[in-house]
Amino acid sequence: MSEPDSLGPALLGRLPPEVGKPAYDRAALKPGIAHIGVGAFHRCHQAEYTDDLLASRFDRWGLIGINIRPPLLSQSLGRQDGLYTRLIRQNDEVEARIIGSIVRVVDSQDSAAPALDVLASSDIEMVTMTVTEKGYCHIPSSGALDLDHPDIAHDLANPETPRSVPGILARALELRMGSHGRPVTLLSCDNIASNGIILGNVVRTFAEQRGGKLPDWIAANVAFPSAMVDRIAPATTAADIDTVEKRFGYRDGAVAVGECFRQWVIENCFAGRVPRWDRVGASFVDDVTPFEHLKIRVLNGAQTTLSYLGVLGGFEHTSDAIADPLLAAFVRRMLTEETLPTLHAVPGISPTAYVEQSLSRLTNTAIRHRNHQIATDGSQKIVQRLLNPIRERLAKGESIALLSVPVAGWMAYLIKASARFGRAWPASDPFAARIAAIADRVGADSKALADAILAIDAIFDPQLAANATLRAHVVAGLEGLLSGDPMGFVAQVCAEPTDARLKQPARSA
Ligand code: CS2
Repeated sequence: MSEPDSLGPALLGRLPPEVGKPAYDRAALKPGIAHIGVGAFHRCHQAEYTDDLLASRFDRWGLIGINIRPPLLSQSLGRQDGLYTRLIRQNDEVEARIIGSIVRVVDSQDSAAPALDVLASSDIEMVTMTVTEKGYCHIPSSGALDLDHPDIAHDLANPETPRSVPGILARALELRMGSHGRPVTLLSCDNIASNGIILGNVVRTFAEQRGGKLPDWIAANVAFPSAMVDRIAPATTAADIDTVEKRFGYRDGAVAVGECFRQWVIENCFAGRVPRWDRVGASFVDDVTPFEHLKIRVLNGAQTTLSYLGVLGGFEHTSDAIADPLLAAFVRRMLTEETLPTLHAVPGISPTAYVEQSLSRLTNTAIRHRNHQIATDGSQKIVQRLLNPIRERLAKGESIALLSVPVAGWMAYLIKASARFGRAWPASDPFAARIAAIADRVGADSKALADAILAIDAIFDPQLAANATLRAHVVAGLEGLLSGDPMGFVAQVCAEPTDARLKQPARSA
């Protein structure tokens, strides 16, 4: 049997008719946007919106994709001239389209120089990024730049050879200031509420630490809009690559798979020219906050809850966890009774309909989103998804019986990864080693575990950590979730009658 053709410009004219193709002249496309962090999410989201924009009104908005961390782009997208297949999957349905908006890829893992060349170029007027929560080097509980972060310390000492995102961006801005001086928008597309404020904080603080004229130049020439981004797009697997080969007859090493739903709400705050993504489905609004809170607390809160309880209950993917009647009932109750009352009205969206739509998205069996993938970096995620609504409810004297369970779930997930608890799975989280050390020292004493973990003030602000209700729920949660029957504990909490006011936690059996 002959090898299947590989995706590239030469194959575009020979693809099956059901595969969509770029509806514009790619050869005429010039770069105007740089994106840092070209993972599956970017390929399913910003690059697709840009492809839509180029098809509807062609302009100088080609994308240059930059990776400053693995994997190497030259090995995948680079071999295909930036082309890749974006699959939309909904249970048995598959829709394939070749996205052409990425004109070039740049690997800058070993040195920042290639990234800086692009970011400082006068062609680039918009820099978008998906660098994960921890890429901002901020303190999750406060949003401030973590000056003790080893990469930040390194970059402040070596500002011309940075390795952190704040260091690389500050250096790029300095190069822009010292050359053409053109304004630029830095648009965070990471899943963090107030992501523009956090990005602005870390870049400005870094620039202030360095001194000189850069802080003033940034104030006059750089915008940091916040944005809410949404589409479930798990890491690509070998099975996704095989799907393209089997169904459509060609090989694509850079496939990205996502669900139908997509949303992008961007704060109307820009410097320089802006790609008009609002003409192809994105919204430009004055205040992104209500959209961010809704999405992060409801959709992401549900994903995080299903991931920890799912792993503890032996479920592999989100769709497996939500197919379990107990976990589905638990997460629906949590969102409806405890999360929704913390949210402000969002223009044009009914909160209860949003909960149902989110839960229904999570049942899509064709999206193979591993619970371990969502569980990754939980310390960076739980503040926004769970602890902020918990804090607000406690301040009003309201119950947190349900929201506290996935917080204990995150702890139990990292505790069970420790040697003392048999290394149940490898856990990836900036605080994994610290929590494993606590577990190794303390053993199965839930109260001592809760005391030591709640004392990590980069995650739990001290006032919240001192709250007796939270502490009691976390202790009970750890006892239940670390027991031989974690799902029995979830069932017990879920069977408790509805009562919005504070109450004492259920004791595990
Ligand atoms: C997920 C998100 O891995 C995770 O933390 O919760 O990547 C989620 O799928 C996206 O935010 C959906 O827009």
